[in-house]
Amino acid sequence: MKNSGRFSLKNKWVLITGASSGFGAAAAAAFGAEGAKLLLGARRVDRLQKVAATAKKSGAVAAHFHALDVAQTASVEEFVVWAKGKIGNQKSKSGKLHVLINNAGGAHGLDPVATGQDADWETTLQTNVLGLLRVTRAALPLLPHDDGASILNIGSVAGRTAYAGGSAYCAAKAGELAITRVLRHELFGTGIRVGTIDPGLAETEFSLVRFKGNASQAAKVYADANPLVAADIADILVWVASRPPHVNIDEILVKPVDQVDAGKVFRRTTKK
Ligand code: NDP
Ligand code: 8X3
Repeated sequence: MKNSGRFSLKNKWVLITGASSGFGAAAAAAFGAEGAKLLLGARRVDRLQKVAATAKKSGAVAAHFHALDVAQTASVEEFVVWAKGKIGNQKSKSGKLHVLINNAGGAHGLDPVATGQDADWETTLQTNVLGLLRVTRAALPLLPHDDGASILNIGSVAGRTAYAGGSAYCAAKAGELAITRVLRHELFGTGIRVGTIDPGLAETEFSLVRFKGNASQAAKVYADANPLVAADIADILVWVASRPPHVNIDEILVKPVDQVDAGKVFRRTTKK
């Protein structure tokens, strides 16, 4: 394979799970600005419609969306059949999926193990771990060999450390990291790139979901902090996917400068 320069994302198909908010929505706009063709999935289709419209304004050559629940095998399989239909003739030069972004996920609850809820644990593991496996299994046949394709998984600082109340989420993101490393072995020799981007504190709807819609509790997570924003992660995803095809960025751990560990965030209280 020729070791050429930056891998162009123009006219390349990019599939993003969890594209209805946060990192996924920002990634849609960022890959759109590169002139990519987008396949967007999440459960909230009304949100996806808006994200797709914004991505088109950013420069996306195409921005299609479809309902996806990564916690359901049937939904994932139906979504990938839909995606295959949009991509079109897989034997043609343009009929390939070049970037798969496994982003859908999140945390549910912050209870210690002693009082943890089965439903929270199950949803956390279903989405972040099993969802990633299901989507990857279904989409793998669409990824070309030796043509600069990438699988980019969203992990977390939570997968590399521990904090009270993080049990299922820390386990899930440690699982995501393990699956990323396994895929590197399994796809060895195919030319398909695999990497994980593991963010620290980032202000999205993440805490609103974790605290089941309690906006004031969610706001406290970011109060007086200087968190990452979704566009920071979208920038990194574009950068990773656009490295020359022989370059695999295996793992990125990215935190705000004011965060050294999951539970250690510097708070800049405003002096009045
Ligand atoms: P958001 O809550 O803003 O976005 C989460 C996205 O995941 C939404 O689009 C949501 O869509 C989607 N999603 C959740 N469950 C499912 C499901 N069952 N099927 C399909 N889509 C689903 O949070 P973030 O953008 O922050 O989160 C994105 C990823 O980043 C997650 O994996 C999260 O764990 C990870 N992360 C977040 C950090 C942060 O501090 N914000 C830090 C490190 C990692 P919908 O509800 O419409 O289905
Ligand atoms: C989100 C970061 O620290 O809330 O993955 O777990 S943290």
